[in-house]
Amino acid sequence: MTFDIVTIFPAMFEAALAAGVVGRAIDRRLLEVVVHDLRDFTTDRHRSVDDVPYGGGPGMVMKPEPIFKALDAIDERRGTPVTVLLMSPQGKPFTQRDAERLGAQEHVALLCGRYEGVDERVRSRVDEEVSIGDYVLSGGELPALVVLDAVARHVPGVVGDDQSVAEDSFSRGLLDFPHYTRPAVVGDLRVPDVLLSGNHQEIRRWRKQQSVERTLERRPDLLENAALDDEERQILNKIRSGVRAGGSNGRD
Ligand code: 4FV
Repeated sequence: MTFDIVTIFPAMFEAALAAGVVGRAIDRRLLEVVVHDLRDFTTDRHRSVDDVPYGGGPGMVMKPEPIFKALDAIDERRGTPVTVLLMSPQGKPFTQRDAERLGAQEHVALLCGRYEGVDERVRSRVDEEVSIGDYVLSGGELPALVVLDAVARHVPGVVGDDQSVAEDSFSRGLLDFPHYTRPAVVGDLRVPDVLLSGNHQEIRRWRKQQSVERTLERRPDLLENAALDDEERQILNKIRSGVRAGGSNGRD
């Protein structure tokens, strides 16, 4: 999968693209990420990428032409991206489902805004506008890295064990179950017995119970479109009908 990123701060991407799962995927050529400095597509000697807003008001607005030239160059040099994404608070909330969908595409471009945002005419070259959350950042670079990381995990082979991607939270609309590792006891904090039992049937059921309980407690909104299997549906109905399903949940 190929990513093209347009930004006025290309250096912000170096470390993140050299680390962990994404860094390894780039080394293994599973991912190709090209970061374009928007100033390379300016024509004035001040390499201006922003200007004052028509109609007045505070702050500056990103000029359309450098962005158009950057997108033209990407089209010419690397082929037209399947999807051009603009990161902005006005965008649709980015979800796991978007990550899965974009992860199946060959080529995505990510436009990173700065200042008050981009000139509205830039949206004539944008396929999707996404937001990573209802808060205002100083730039679209961090959102672009969030999207790149979430999407890259769905590129086959990027995450060692595809199973863990499939079981990722939100894949089916449920929050993840609690994770524990050695040692079994830290001070008076113990790992739940069921996880030490070796009884995989019981462990699998306990984890489902935990995911459903946590989701109901912390993100009941997710349950509306969660793809629960019969066992999870049964657990949810039991909880909702006030009767805890089968034995202690290891948190008492
Ligand atoms: C943002 C978000 C975000 C707004 C003005 C960049 C900043 C500046 N992008 N999700 N939340 N962008 O705050 O995606 O141009």
